[in-house]
Amino acid sequence: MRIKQTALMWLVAIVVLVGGDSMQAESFSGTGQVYISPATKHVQLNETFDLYIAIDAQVKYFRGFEYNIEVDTNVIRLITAAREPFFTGPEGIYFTWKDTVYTFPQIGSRYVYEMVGSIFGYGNYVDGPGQVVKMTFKAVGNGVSDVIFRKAYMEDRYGNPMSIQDSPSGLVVVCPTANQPPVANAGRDSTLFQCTPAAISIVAGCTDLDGNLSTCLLTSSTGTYSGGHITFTPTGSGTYTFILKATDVCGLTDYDTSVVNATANQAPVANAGRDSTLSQSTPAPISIAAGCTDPDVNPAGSLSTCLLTSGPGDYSGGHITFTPTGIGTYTFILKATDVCGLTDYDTSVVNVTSSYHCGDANGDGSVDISDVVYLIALIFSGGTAPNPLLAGDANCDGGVDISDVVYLIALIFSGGLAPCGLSCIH
Ligand SMILES: [Ca+2]
Ligand SMILES: [Ca+2]
Ligand SMILES: [Ca+2]
Ligand SMILES: [Ca+2]
Repeated sequence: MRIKQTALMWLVAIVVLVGGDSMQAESFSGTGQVYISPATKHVQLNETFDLYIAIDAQVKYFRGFEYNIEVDTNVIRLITAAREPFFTGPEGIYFTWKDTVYTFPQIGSRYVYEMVGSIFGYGNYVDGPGQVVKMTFKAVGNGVSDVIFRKAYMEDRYGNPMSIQDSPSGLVVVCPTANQPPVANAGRDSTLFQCTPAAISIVAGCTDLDGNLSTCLLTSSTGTYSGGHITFTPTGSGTYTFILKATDVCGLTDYDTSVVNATANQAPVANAGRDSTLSQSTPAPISIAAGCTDPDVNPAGSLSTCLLTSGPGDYSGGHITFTPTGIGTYTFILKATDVCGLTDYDTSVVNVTSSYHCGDANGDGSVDISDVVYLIALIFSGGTAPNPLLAGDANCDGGVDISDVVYLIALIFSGGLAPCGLSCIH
């Protein structure tokens, strides 16, 4: 508390009164605050407690005020208000308070506590910081009440209005005498499968038997909590943990955890079998081990169909089966589709060759005059048949006879057409 009243100050005041403006620089700067102290107060139901209206060190030459304070009267009510010793002067002070209803231009009608005070004597004042008014409240209901300045009019030592920078509100939290902790519920644990990533919603929430829940927040990094639901989108297969935190206005907390085991669909796998090369003397069925699999063992996401989409023959029972129509390259495409619609394709190639050369009647690997001799021996002397017999069918007409001998002689001595060679599988 400081009281400044000296002969010098009186002299200055007189100078101002007679028209001098040299003291304007000493007038209030407008950077000060009047505020509720403490800013936050925790009390119990039915408790009587004090809040102060205070000014900070930036407030200078302060002599009079009118404060209108609004609170939630369901939570706290003013019992009495009194001037603090800080706010005084040599010629005494005036202070009064009442409850009343004012109509404010911006917010309309409000029930407020009006406090009016002044230091008597021209030029008397106090400088901040200090407590100006003590307000004694009673906690009448559980909950939270702001303590708001609806009016913060202040006068300087000459009765001129002071400009102040701000008038911060206070906050009173009234807790039940036997406050119950809140209850967080992060929802039920669950296991789920998804064909494609999609948002999941979990019913969750916070409650408090006292009705004084303050916040309900998701403290885990995954997902968001809003409106009674935890919402998240799985980013793949995995275990997702959600922690919900309930806090009541009195600071009691509760945590709850829920877990979602999510499985994302994986693509099926088609296997059309190994590429191969094989020889045949006559067309015969060929069987290739093939099939489709899916990593998802549950019905959801498992294999739906395994189909041969390209190539001769059929796919059934783990095998592609076909009978070649001649020598050549046979390409097979097997398509796997799962119940989610994901697909996979695999290709295999079977190269079918002949186990003999047409015209190579004696089977020595080349077509030459010895084959002519061999065929003549067969036809005219009952010689041994080629193995297979069609190896002697040089002209590929399906039979082995003298025309093949003629064909070979023409080939060997006259540059005739080559035997049908590797294409003589019929
Ligand atoms: Ca509570
Ligand atoms: Ca799958
Ligand atoms: Ca030969
Ligand atoms: Ca022939």
